Amino acid sequence: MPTQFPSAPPAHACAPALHREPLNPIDEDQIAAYERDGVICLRGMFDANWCSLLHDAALEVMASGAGRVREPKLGEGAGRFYSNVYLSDLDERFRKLRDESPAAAIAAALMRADTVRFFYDQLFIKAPGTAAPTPWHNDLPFWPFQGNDLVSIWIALTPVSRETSGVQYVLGSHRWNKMFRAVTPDYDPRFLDESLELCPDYGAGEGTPAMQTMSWDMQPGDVLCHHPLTVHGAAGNQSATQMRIGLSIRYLGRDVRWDPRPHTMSLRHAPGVAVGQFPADDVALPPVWTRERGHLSTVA
Ligand SMILES: O=C(O)CCC(=O)C(=O)O
Repeated sequence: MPTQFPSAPPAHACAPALHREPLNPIDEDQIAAYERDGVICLRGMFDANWCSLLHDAALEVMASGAGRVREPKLGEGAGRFYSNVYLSDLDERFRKLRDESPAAAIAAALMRADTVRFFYDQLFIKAPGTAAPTPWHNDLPFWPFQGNDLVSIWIALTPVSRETSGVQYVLGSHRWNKMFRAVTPDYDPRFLDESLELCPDYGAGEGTPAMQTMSWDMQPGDVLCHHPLTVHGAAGNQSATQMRIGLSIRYLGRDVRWDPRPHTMSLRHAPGVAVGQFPADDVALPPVWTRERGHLSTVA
């Protein structure tokens, strides 16, 4: 089924105009909800030009086979669950997202940050009929950092619902301050830290019964923003026709400390700072936005 995008302002040049600020302002109630729940769905933050640009880039990068691709091996006819990171190293359209899009200002608002640094971007595509789930997890155990000021902005590039593998969250779970064992979609053993507890499968009813899980029906251009300790996961894509594309872009703010533990992901450049320091390395984690200047249009 072709993806329908929300209406965009008219473009006057050949290249479509791309807005740099969120289409809707983020208010104090939304920031407070993010702080309370560890996740928020913000509606209509990217217009149709952005969605169409990124949607096409996502499908092209998947077809190219380039990058740090991760895919569980699924049987014939069982669909495809594709994930890839550091897309902004592969394609100018993802660099635009990193450096010139509303994403950094959204991150700044939610973290109440004056400066926002780019951490990495990650694509999650589930083909129609893909049974493979996104295992329940929280993100900080994957990452060589400590701190609260890390936010992921998951941009819907197709319509999303529970049926098409909408991401589900345990509201408030970031306040448990708990690190669950990192599990990648392809169950890469390098991430499996046996000293950490396995995350319950909340989708299968595990965990404390009173836990409230939440997911949102989304349209392209809506975003989910989550805290690094918020527990989340997703079922497979049960639609026979609708592809599900989510693009996460992750930023960091103030209180982050460099903490490269054995089972964490490797960055494309390790920050040149001592363990326990703020990772103020402009190549590894380029500053992309400040409250004073707006976008810095850094190219790492
Ligand atoms: O899209 C998905 O299935 C997973 C997304 C996710 O885990 C993330 O963005 O951190």
